[in-house]
Amino acid sequence: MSKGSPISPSLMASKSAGAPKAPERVERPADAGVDTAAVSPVLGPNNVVPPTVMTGSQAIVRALEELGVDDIFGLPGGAILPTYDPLMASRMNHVLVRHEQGAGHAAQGYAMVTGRVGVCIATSGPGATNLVTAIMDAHMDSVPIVAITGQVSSGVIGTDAFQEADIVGITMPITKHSFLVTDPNDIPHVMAEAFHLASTGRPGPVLVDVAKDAQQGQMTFSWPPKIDLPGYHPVVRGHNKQVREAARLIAAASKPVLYVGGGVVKAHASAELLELAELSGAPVVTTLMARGVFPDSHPQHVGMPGMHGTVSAVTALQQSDLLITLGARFDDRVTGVLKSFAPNAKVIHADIDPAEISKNRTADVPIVGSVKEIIPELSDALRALFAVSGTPDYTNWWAFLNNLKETYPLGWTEPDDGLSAPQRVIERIGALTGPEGVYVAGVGQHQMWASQFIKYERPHAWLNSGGAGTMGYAVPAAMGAKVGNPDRVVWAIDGDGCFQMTNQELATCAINKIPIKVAIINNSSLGMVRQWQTLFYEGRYSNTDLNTGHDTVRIPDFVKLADAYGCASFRCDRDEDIDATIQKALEINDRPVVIDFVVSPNSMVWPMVPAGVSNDQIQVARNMTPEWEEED
Ligand SMILES: Cc1ncc(C[n+]2csc(CCOP(=O)(O)OP(=O)(O)O)c2C)c(N)n1
Ligand SMILES: [Mg+2]
Repeated sequence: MSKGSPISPSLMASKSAGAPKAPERVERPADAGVDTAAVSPVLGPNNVVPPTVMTGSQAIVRALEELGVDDIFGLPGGAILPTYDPLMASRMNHVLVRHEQGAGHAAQGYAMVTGRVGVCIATSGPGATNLVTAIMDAHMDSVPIVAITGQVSSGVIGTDAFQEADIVGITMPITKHSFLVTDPNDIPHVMAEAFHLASTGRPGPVLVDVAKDAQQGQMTFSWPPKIDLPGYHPVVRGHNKQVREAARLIAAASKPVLYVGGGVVKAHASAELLELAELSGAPVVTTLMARGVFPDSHPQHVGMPGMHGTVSAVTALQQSDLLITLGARFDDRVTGVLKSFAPNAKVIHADIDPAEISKNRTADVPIVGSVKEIIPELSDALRALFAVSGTPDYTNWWAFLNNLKETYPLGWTEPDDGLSAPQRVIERIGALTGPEGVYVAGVGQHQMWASQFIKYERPHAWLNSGGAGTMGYAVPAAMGAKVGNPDRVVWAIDGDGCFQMTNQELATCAINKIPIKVAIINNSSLGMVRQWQTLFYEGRYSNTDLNTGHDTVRIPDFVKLADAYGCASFRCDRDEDIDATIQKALEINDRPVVIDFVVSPNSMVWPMVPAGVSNDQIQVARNMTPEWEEED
């Protein structure tokens, strides 16, 4: 993907179209549109600040304020200390995390629910490198964050000075751009450029590394600055001819599928998608990153595709004659073995990042641009075609798919060890909380079950680490989501393994009154790895037993741990207590809640396409592949 290669600022140019509208403190509606007509590419209210002498540190804080930032997640140290001083007097809310990785994921969670740029801040060396995992995660999932790091003074850069790390070099392949600032006068325009890059085009992380002497030195601040990014011109509108060609293919197809990815969430285009889907009558699949952007309850939704997707969604793609790909990237977890993926399908591929087009699968009709613009353009073109030639008849296609939906619904087998099924716990959390909640998963079996058994009806309700698969994402990302959306119930659905990677942010949540709810799906093991050991290593469980569950030493005891962190904490180890425990958690809003759900280690995620085989080999249970019937 293009974001993987560093974009030199000298190759970039400023643009005004596509700039998100000025951030406001108020919560935005779930799918508020992006104002592409904004007059200035500089985010924020664009107040005019006449030339004012101040320090570089004051300029960083002032620039963040002018950019409309309200919340920052971070942790100070020597090289960023000058900036923490003026931060004390700022109206902005700084949340002191316990580990910088937590700051990075919190910024991601914040960005994912609000659509705004998330901000994290750290000191040089280990402080900065602790941000790296979250920056990589944001890069893989196209999340707009700006990471600000302190750097050693410019005179000693390159001398292995105390706490010096070349964070610009380290992050260059995992950001849209990484800036090094050594002259305080560069701060206003670099900050504005960083926010512009993070939030426009394909969103992603941007790093701003500021040498300590640039923070301490005097400069003249004025606002708004001029954004100067020659060569940076994200295309927003789809090419007319390509759009018309795409519409022609749709009208001629007999087995089309709308293959919808996270780009539609990022572009706030769920309303446009609904219109196109209902106009075309085509089935819709939503990838792991797109869950909720099209309502699960809609009759045209056939499920999530991929390694743990539904039989109906996986088969819809496999047997389709036309993939209408919107903001999705033919990830290997979706395609399985690429050469056998959707072998008879033509491909329309709409994406804001030209590097995605034909990267994995050749597109017959490529359309570069924002799906926010392209989808309505496609609807208009289709409407015009249908007016002439009538609407296509997908009766046979729907009969085939509806039969699959009915024959192979998602479900689970009850564990035979007397412990609760993890799927039931997760299903009940979703059912009792409802679609207005926000659900943030860790990585592993619980993540897949959370994507399968919670019903998503709106975008920005489901957050997870899709591309990177970062264990430890859930608690800090949920914290950031709750800061961004204080009025929503925010659940972290976490694994006992993942939780042990970042649970220290419970201290941050308790002290800062960020009342997230954490459901630990405690199967006492690195469950997803254990599942692969069951299936592919003859049940040889090498180093996957965590000893946190039923009949173990229970180290740590999650209830005691959460109590020590000032959280309400419960253990639930019987089916009959699941609902009551969730209800208790839903009633507590003055502090974080942690529930240790003790579940069976033997439950597995199904369906599954084993790695390295065609999607046609999807299994609904161990060694059970559906009987394929071609529609007549
Ligand atoms: C940081 C990191 N290390 C290792 C892995 C590999 N990995 C993927 S899932 C998983 C197990 C997760 O265990 P747990 O959090 O208990 O979730 P479960 O699968 O049991 O639901 C591991 C080790 C990873 N994804 N991320
Ligand atoms: Mg586990």
